[in-house]
Amino acid sequence: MSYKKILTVQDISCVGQCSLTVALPIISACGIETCVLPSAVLSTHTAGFTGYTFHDLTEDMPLICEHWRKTGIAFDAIYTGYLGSAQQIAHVEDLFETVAAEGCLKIVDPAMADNGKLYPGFDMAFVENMKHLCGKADYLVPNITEACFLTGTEYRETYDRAYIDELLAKLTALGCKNIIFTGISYAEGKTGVVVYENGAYDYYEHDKLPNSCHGTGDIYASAFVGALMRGKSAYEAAKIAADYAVACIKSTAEEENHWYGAKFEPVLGKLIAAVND
Ligand code: PXL
Repeated sequence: MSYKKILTVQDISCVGQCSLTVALPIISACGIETCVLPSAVLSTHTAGFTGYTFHDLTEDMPLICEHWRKTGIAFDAIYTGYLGSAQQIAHVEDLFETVAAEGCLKIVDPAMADNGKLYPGFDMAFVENMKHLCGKADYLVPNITEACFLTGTEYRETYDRAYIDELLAKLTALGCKNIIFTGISYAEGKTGVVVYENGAYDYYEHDKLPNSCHGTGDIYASAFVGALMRGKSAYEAAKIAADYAVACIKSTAEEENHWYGAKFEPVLGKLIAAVND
C-alpha cells in the first residue's frame, strides 16, 4: 500500500480538544501522514469559554499553498473542518485545485453549527460560501443543524425518515457526492449515522449516551477520514468513527471539570485496533 498523505485545514484551538488538536493525533494514529494548514490560532475554542484570543491566518493560507505548489507537494486527501471566514473558504477551494494529487478525496465537515444554532461569529453570508465548498466535496460530514442551514430547511428536534431523505436530496443538489450524516436518531435511546453513497442509503445505529461532549463532531470526522484513508468502505469507516466517538464520550462521562471536550486520548487504542482489523 502506498503511504497516504493527507492535508487537514482547520483552526488550532490551543486548549479545548477540537479541530486540529483532535484531527492531527487521530488521523496520525490511523497510520496516515497528516499535514496541517492552520486557519487561525485561538487560545481556546469558542463554545463555552469567554475572552479567548483569535489570530487569523487567512493571509498566510495562499502563501503556504503557493510554496507547496512550487515544491510539487500534493495530497491524497484534503479534509476541511472549522473555517473562520468566507475568504478562507475561497482559499480552500484554491487548495482543491492546486495541491490535490490525482484522485484526491475531498472531505468537508461544514463545522459551523449545532443544536439548531450557528456557532458564535458565523452568519448567513458564511453559510452561502460554505454551500459552494460543500458542492465540491466527495464526502460531506454534516450534522442535522448544519444540513438545515445549508439547505434552508427548518430545524426539527423530532423527525422521521422522510425529513432526513429530504435533507439528503437537498444536500446532494448542492453538488456533494456522498454524505455521512451524523447524529440521526429514529428511535428513543438510539442514534446513528446515515451513509449516503452513490445514491444508496445505509444506516448504522448505536446507543445514545445520556451525556454529550463538545468536539465529538471533530473526533467523528477525523476518525472517519483516517479509516477511509486506510481503505475502509465509507460504511465501515462511518461505523468505526461512531464506535470511537461513543468510546470517547464514555471515557469522559461523570467528569464535571472536563466540560470543554472529550477525553479521546485514552481510547485511541480502540480506534487503532479497528482500522487495523
Ligand atoms: O468543534 C468545532 C470548533 C472548532 N474550532 C473552534 C470552535 C468550534 C466549535 O465551537 O469554536 C474554534
